[in-house]
Amino acid sequence: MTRRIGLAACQMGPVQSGTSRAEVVGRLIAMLERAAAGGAALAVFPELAFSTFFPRSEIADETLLDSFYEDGFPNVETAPLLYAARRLNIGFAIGFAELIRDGGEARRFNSMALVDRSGTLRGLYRKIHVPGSEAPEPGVTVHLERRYFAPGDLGFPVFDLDGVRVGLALCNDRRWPETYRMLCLNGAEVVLIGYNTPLYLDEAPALAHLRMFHNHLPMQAGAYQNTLWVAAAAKAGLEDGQALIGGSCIIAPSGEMAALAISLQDEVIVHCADLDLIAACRRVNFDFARYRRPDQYRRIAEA
Ligand code: CDV
Repeated sequence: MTRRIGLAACQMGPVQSGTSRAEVVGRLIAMLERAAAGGAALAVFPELAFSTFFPRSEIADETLLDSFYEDGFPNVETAPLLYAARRLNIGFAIGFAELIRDGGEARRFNSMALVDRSGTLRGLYRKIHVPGSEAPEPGVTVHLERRYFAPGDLGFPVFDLDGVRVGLALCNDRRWPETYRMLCLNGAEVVLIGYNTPLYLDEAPALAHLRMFHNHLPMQAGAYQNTLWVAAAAKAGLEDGQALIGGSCIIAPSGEMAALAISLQDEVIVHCADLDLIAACRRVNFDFARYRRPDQYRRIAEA
């Protein structure tokens, strides 16, 4: 019998500064309902889904900064999303700003939580490839993730969800081949990705027309070269004055686009993913056990 899983990518339109968590969670639950009604068993939401993409601003006020983080997940404000998952019998992954208070010390990560169909938190991923800078740089679009987040310290974990092996990644991670290869080597069959990507970067006007191409290219290549299903959800549209690309998608292990968002708003796309396609693609080109040569990859060729 064919192994299948219904995947949903829940793209979000903008979340402007000052929007309450209750309003955002309401939007997320409405999308989870649409995903479940469309047959999905597993959904993905964007990176930093509960707020505006705050690393685009320099925030000096510590109290204001803390307001963007979740002091524990789930908490009182975000728990209704997990209750909805249980009611709808659908799992999900969601990006959030994680604040951990260890005694007097605060640790901050750009994180993603994975919740199963019973509404139980199954694990966390913390973004490894943290882009941007610690302070604004002349001529460069302000992107202060390296000020607000430490690099992830949990590796690339893979979780078993009802017999399907699921890995997580966040935004800039999707541009790095290591992300997919490590998740593949760790046994992932499905990779869920959340992202916030500006449409325009001051430092690279010559590449402006390639933003969507460079969004999809590494995800399609990562899916193909590692025989994975990829579901990726964007935060899209004009958010606090910055245009974010959409292009949320579900990609097959063949590298083909199986579903693609067509708006810059809250939008749910669903695809019934054939997990047996992984083995078919592996047989054709990527039988790792048979053809991969890790013993040779670090050898320096003699002149
Ligand atoms: N949130 C991100 O990780 N954004 C990065 C860039 C724009 C800094 C990205 O790769 O989309």
